[in-house]
Amino acid sequence: MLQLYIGNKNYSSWSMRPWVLLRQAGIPFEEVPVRFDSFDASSQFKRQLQGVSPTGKVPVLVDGDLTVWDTLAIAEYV
Ligand SMILES: N[C@@H](CCC(=O)N[C@@H](CS)C(=O)NCC(=O)O)C(=O)O
Repeated sequence: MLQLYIGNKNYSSWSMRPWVLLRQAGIPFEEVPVRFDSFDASSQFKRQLQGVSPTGKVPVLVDGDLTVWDTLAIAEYV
């Protein structure tokens, strides 16, 4: 199953966009919330994304071995 790592939908419109797209298209996915504490290298936010995305940003789509970490790229991929 696709996994979509996203931040708070109120504060991260970047996160909201692929979430809406997947829902609207009826594509099943698991939503993985990443809490915004801070963007410092030692933050929980960055630690949760470590090993998931090289950019350390949300949204991130994980499809098995493939990781897509940019909103427009996610849109094109799905
Ligand atoms: N170009 C990226 C931008 C994503 C982005 O900037 N996300 C913000 C949250 S809305 C983020 O994760 N920022 C963390 C940081 O700047 O370290 C995309 O389109 O997905």
